[in-house]
Amino acid sequence: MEEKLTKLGYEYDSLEPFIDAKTMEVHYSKHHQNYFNKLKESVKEHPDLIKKDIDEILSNLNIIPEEIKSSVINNGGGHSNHRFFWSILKKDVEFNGEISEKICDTYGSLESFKNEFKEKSIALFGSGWIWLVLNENNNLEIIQTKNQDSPLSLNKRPLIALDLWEHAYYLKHQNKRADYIEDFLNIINWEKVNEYFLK
Ligand code: MN3
Repeated sequence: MEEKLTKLGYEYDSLEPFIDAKTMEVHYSKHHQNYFNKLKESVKEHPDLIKKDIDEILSNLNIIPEEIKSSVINNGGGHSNHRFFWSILKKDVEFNGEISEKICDTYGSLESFKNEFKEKSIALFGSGWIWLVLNENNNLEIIQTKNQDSPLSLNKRPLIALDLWEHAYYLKHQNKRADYIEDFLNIINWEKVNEYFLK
């Protein structure tokens, strides 16, 4: 597990105007930091867990002692999900590579993929995430997880993540979740998604 929260890797304003700098700052330095701090607090008496990356732990929930299980699922999920989310955001990246072929094979076109992703995002009730994942059969699926649950715990490998907690968009988009989803679909780092796909 990291000693300290990993740097964001780009400036808070890098995703303007799709995601505003203030949202990025609060989301990373307050929300994500808080999940990370609470995760570290939960595992501090468990050196065997501290040695592992959070993704490895979330991939096998059975290794988490009962007394800290819900905290690790919530806060470790919060850490892992956000770390992943930041990594797939970038402006002006062309839809390309093997992942573009796989998406077109599966959904017909990028537009149809985006439409299905949008529909499932709008349909999510309450707080959670929408994911494009590779499932056990190496097929693409768009799934939702509630709260900070990780697709890794369902044995699915994340390729794209969208944070649909209100804190991810409320400052800029207020109640207009559909606009946020639309903005998000403009800033997918397809190079990174392709990397995850080929891993
Ligand atoms: Mn969030």
